[in-house]
Amino acid sequence: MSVFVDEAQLNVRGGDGGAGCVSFRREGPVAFGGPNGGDGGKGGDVWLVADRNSASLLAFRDHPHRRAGNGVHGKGKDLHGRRGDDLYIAVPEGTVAKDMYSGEVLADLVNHGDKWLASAGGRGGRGNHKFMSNLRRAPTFAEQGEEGFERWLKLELKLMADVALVGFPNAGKSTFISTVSAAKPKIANYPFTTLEPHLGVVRIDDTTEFVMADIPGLIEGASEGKGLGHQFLRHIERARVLCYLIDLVAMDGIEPEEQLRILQHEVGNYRPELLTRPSLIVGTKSDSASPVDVADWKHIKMSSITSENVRNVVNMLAQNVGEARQAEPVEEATIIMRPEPEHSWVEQLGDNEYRVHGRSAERIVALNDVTTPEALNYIDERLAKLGVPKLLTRAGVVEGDVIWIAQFSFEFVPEM
Ligand SMILES: Nc1nc2c(ncn2[C@@H]2O[C@H](COP(=O)(O)OP(=O)(O)OP(=O)(O)O)[C@@H](O)[C@H]2O)c(=O)[nH]1
Ligand SMILES: [Mg+2]
Repeated sequence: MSVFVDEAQLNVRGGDGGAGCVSFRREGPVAFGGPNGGDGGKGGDVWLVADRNSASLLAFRDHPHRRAGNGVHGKGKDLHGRRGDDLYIAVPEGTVAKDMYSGEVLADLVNHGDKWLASAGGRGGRGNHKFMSNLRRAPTFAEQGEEGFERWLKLELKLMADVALVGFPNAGKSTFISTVSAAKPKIANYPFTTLEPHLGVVRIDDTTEFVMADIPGLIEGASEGKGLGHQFLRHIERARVLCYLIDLVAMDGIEPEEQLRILQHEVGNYRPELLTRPSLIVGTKSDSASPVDVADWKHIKMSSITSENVRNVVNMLAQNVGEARQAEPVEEATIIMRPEPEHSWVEQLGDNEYRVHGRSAERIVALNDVTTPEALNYIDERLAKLGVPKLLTRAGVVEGDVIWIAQFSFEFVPEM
């Protein structure tokens, strides 16, 4: 079976953390009481969640940028900022998320409910009261919120048909799929126009869609290999719902009920269990069928030309697909976590220029005010605790070299 792969690019960004606040209590005549700046709220996270009601990656074509909410800044009087809202993005079961640049597989969302933290929100900055120590009674600095993590993903999905259109050649299968989806198979008034399957995504609304397969026409004896035979019956095999399209104005004069009998016989002959699969029987070309032809027709009839009942048929199919999805056993959902590396490393940028990478180091320099000596002292202490000076010395950094951390640069002064 040919494999239909759906692909999309997606840019995800966690919310920014709110900034911590610098504030002091006012206690009567005392201008500066203790520090009471609140912390900023954490930025919201972006999650991808496998959802069986989603069937394609179509939604990302129009909206490739997705962002979680920002954390709110801290305030005085120890008021902490609110957390940013998390964002949950529904993707079809079986979606594989890769890093767009390296191609590395980051997550494989197999079962309904599986979720993956695609992009973490930034931490909230700590307010100035968090920097109080026995030596620092009145810290005049706080942390900036950390920026949310941002990345480009490539999503891939092997498309599986929810509905297979089963019908005689020329019954109007390709015409139907081309009116309800973006699929554009060739349409012509002769049998065997369609020689290979086409898939189309039928969107009901923002949360519900299903995949329809237009497959080549079946004829009597197909289950024994006649016509295009087994090859095509195989495409029906994995569909959740079968939609029999019966030509009400058949060119070669096979009565509608007879067409249905032959089709079901071929399907059952190929795999008996396919006859118990949910199915819908639809008469086609109602616009040009004579009243005599349809006198005994007890199933729904539609016309892809005038649109009569097309919407109804689509809704009935969506309902059948929804029920079939519900009836499937639910595997236990898993949460896939892949924390970003925290450790620091040094990259040489030029002759006398280096950059320190790593979330921990970057977080340390994300202070409100790197111009106060107090804040700079604090940064020095923390970087030393992380072992950054040692890393720099080992990398060959000498006095006077320029060191970048995040958006700040420093001149390197070796420890005494
Ligand atoms: N009047 C009328 N003609 C239709 C309708 N639907 C399809 N047709 C015509 O029927 C002919 C066959 O349509 P297709 O959609 O190519 O049929 P198919 O089932 O895909 O045929 P194969 O690919 O050969 O199996 C074309 O001439 C269509 O224009 C309809 O609702 N009303
Ligand atoms: Mg066709």
